Amino acid sequence: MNISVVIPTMDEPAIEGVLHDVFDALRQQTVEVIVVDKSQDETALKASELGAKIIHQTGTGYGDAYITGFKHISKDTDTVVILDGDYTYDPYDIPALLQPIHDGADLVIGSRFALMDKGAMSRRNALGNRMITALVRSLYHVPLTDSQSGMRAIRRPALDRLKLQSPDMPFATEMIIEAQKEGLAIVEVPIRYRNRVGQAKLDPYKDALSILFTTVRLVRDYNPIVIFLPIGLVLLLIGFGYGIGIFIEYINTGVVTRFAGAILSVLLILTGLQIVLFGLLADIVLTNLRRR
Ligand SMILES: Nc1nc2c(ncn2[C@@H]2O[C@H](COP(=O)(O)OP(=O)(O)OP(=O)(O)O)[C@@H](O)[C@H]2O)c(=O)[nH]1
Ligand SMILES: [Mg+2]
Repeated sequence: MNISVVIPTMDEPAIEGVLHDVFDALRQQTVEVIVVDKSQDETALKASELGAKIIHQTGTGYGDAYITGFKHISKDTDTVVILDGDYTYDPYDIPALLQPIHDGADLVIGSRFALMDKGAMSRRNALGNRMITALVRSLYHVPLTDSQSGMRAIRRPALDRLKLQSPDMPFATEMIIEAQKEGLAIVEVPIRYRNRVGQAKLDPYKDALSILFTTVRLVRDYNPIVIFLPIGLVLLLIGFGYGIGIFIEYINTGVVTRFAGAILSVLLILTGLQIVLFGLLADIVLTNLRRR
């Protein structure tokens, strides 16, 4: 195998340890390591001394770092591995990630939940991860347990097919959704996860929200009916529920006493109907676009 390992770094004091272990774990293979750096400290210098190719990131963000790094992969590379530069992921797990690729998988994701060191992931992050993973699983039917894992291996031609645009943390989710849309074979393998060395760059609340938002936006673009149909149906139901009493009163007495209620109910029903119809229409348009 010809492997490119891409590592984004922003002031990562443990980069030497990570690089040492990457080269050692892959000593039987042809390897290039690309460090996409946005540091104020010596990270880039240390990485370069250990034999990594350094790309100085001009943009910002975790996703942007990978998008930049992927443009510099050598043309001989057939498999790309990604991981953090903070010593949380264990480079000696890379061979376990490459095995399924060898057996035919396109994208392999390391799942951290089985072998996680105590305190390596805060409860809050674990909960957020579980919620987003459940969403991805139910909306896209990808059988994953750790959608936010940053340690992955992907076949080069598969990577080239993905439209990756998220500059920040939603990048990880976008990659899975894109892979699923492309019909790639996605496999998960258990990996270790250790306590971070150095400062976290993740902003738990802001990043969780933006990951959630991106997931919903991607669903809206990919499978709009999943978003629009339930919203429309809920409005329709509320409208009917509200209006039925007023309607029965009208049938029995011939008068409408709750006039505002009647208007509200009609508005809810019409809006709900419009949203349902919009979802159906978007679905028809997308289906036809995809057939081309
Ligand atoms: N080049 C570059 N690297 C980044 C940027 N943001 C984060 N990184 C790196 O991307 C990797 C993942 O970021 P982390 O801060 O570890 O995020 P995380 O793994 O979700 O959070 P922790 O669980 O706290 O480690 C690390 O190696 C960071 O140094 C960025 O804007 N540019
Ligand atoms: Mg990390």
